Amino acid sequence: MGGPDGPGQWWREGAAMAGRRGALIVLEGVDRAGKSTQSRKLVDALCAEGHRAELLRFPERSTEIGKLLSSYLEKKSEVEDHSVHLLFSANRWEHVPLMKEKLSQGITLVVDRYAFSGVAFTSAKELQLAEAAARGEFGRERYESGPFQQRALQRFQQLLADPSLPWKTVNASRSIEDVHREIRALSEDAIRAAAHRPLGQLWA
Ligand code: Z5A
Ligand code: MG
Repeated sequence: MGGPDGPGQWWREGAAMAGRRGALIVLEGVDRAGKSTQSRKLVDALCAEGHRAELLRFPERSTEIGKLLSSYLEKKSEVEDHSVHLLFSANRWEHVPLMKEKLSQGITLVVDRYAFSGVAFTSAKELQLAEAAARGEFGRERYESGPFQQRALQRFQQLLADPSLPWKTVNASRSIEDVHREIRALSEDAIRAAAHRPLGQLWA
């Protein structure tokens, strides 16, 4: 086997790729902003371009902790506020060893909500809340009410103001394809930038 320049070509490319870690790409935003739609499209596009990319979402409802969270969000059970915050956090921590392993293997992780949703459930991505409410199934789960989302949005705007957090703000009020194109370009930049940077901490 060999590349256009002979057998050594593949080896050199393989060796160059070997040291690269994957990027951690987190999509946050107000309810119904299109995070899940965009996360799926991004993973598909990155894989089609030859990147190794996988999708994660939080809360990850399949684990024992995730099932408790799902029941709480669906208003089937009550959990004390501090406890439920810790459950959301535990749900992320239980995935950290696997996430680190995948990142170190060069796999880019596209994460549909992460710790920032734990601080405030919504972001300042320029989506008008009234427009979000007009999209499908708004209001079914706990937290999905206009006044609650407004309060969470204010908290998220405080997070966005922190210059140490490498946020990119995307206007989610446009078409799915337009939003996708921008997220894809930003993600390609992030993958390049992360390649040789050691894995750090989200909040040092
Ligand atoms: N939560 C928390 O409290 N603490 C934590 O630590 C974490 C989460 C991690 C459930 O989350 C709740 O958990 C959430 C925060 C809390 N509650 N609130 N708020 P979830 O992620 O499971 O929520 P979800 O049910 O998936 O909804 P979502 O994530 O808010 O929706 P989305 O993913 O942003 O949107 P979507 O499913 O991609 O799209 C919604 C609809 O809009 C759908 O019909 C699309 O086809 C349509 N859509 C998408 N994009 C567009 C555009 N551009 N134009 C027109 N229509 C569009
Ligand atoms: Mg979603």
